[in-house]
Amino acid sequence: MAHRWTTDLTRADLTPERVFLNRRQLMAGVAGMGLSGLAATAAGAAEEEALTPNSYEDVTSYCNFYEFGTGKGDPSQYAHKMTTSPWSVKIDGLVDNPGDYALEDILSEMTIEERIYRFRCVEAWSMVVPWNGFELADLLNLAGVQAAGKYVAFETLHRPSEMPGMAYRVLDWPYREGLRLDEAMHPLTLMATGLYGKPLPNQNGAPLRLVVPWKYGFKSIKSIVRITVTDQQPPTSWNMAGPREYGFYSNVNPNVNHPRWSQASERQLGGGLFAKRVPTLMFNGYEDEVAHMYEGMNLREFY
Ligand SMILES: Nc1nc2c(c(=O)[nH]1)N[C@H]1C(S)=C(S)[C@@H](COP(=O)(O)O)O[C@H]1N2
Ligand SMILES: [Mo]
Repeated sequence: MAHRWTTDLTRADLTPERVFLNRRQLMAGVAGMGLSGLAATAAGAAEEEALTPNSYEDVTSYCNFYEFGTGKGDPSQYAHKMTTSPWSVKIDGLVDNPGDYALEDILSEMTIEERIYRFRCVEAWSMVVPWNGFELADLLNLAGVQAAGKYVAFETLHRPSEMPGMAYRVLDWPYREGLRLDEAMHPLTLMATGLYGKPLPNQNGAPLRLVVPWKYGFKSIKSIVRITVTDQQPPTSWNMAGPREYGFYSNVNPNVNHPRWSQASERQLGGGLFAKRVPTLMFNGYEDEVAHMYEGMNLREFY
């Protein structure tokens, strides 16, 4: 399929050096937040040291996938129980071509590329992950979004027999997420099908998961079975569970704290106990690419 968006982001551009170690953003962040000398030193050190992707081991063993339990090790222990083939995605709502799309039919239409993205969890840790996938926009264009479409809603597989964590009502199942249409169509928004050039492990959301690099990790819904284009802001699992703590937008924003902890800095996972704490960047370092979508919005109100 012809590519809707010709990116000027090459693989070299997507290495963390450019995206995350932008001196202007780091220094503006440090000054703006009035961080201590310690944080300033951390920023300086981070600037000199190129960030490299986390190991395959880190990315696939320290996971959040509550359908398999709330512990970071639960998904890698239990997610093998999930059947991921055959897989289809129901695309419905305000689209010209609604229906059940077999995954192999989707993949035959898509251009799979590698994107190295920084990933920031609301729990204030981060990783750098080399994803493989295609742009969500390409899939939405295949389905044909109608003019009335304003939002995109996503749902995860609902299969308690293969997902032991679903016995606990920690979230309102199925796991649900949503994006505004312009966010969904943004060229950085990826449907990941793999990582490190290998098929996506079940614990990371096989066979198809969302990755929105400027938003907190929980927006990146896993094992997607349904995509619905709507004209209403859709409900999301974390917002339903804790509306004060998790807003619809969930943009990485060092200036708006989670009610129970700061979002001004993060621990870069990897290197065992010696995870580095560095200042968090606005929109997770993707400010140049995405800030325009939120111009004029009060980001404390729309958190
Ligand atoms: N279906 C589903 N998707 C999910 C979650 C979940 O519990 N269930 N957790 C989210 C959270 S909180 C994070 S931080 C990321 C973690 O992705 P990773 O385990 O691949 O790093 O997945 C997100 N997607
Ligand atoms: Mo998260």
